[in-house]
Amino acid sequence: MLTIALSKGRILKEILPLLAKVGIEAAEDPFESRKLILPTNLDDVQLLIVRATDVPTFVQFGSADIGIVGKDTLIEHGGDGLAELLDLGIAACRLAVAAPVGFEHNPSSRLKVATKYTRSAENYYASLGQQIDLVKLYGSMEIAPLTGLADVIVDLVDTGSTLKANNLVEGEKIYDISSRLIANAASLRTKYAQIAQITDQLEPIVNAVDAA
Ligand code: PRT
Ligand code: MG
Repeated sequence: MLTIALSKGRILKEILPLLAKVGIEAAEDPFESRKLILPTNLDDVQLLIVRATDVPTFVQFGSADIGIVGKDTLIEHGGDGLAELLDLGIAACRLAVAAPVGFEHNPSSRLKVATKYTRSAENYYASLGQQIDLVKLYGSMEIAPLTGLADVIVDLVDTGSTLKANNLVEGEKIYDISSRLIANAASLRTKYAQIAQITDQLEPIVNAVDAA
């Protein structure tokens, strides 16, 4: 049995058509079903529906053999026990700094940064030699600068409309983000043929989309 960890939300929406192209289809609509372990049309493939941030954990410990996860989540989790197999190019966005309109930072003072992406933010500001105070949040980060909790935020940006609606402007880009196919390191050895088949089938499809 090959177990694939997926999250609901935007990644699921974009990965289902890709999986269908390589012949894997959920036996029930994952958006509708309350089942968290979903059989597929293939007897030897099943889907695990987990929180986006939990995908690397399920794969790392072998509860799932492979998984689909945003690069942002993967960076925060760290790569222990995981192999990154393929950039799927889906659920693309960027991790960026955002600040209130007109904000100017006095470079000699510490910068207050609110984010869910603490590891990425720490590494980024360390690379600039900028001292920061980090405030860890789990959502609605846009509110932090508006309420004095932080000077700036580090968050995912796609169209920019969320920032705009909250009077924030996008600043420096930290990384481009897209979803990755990851594998448990042990599964990659024991189920190599099955995992390689999926990866090899997905690769040209993903690259064709990139080129379009
Ligand atoms: O909520 P939960 O813990 O289950 O997980 P999640 O919120 O991480 O799940 P989900 O489905 O919202 O996001 C999963 C993955 O999608 C992320 O890890 C990213 O890799 C990817 N992705 C791509 C995004 C976005 N685009 C995105 N725009 N994730 C979140 N956003 C949010 C962003 O945080 C901000 O609030 O959308 C808002 C900005 O969008 P724009 O278009 O207004 O700029
Ligand atoms: Mg969410």
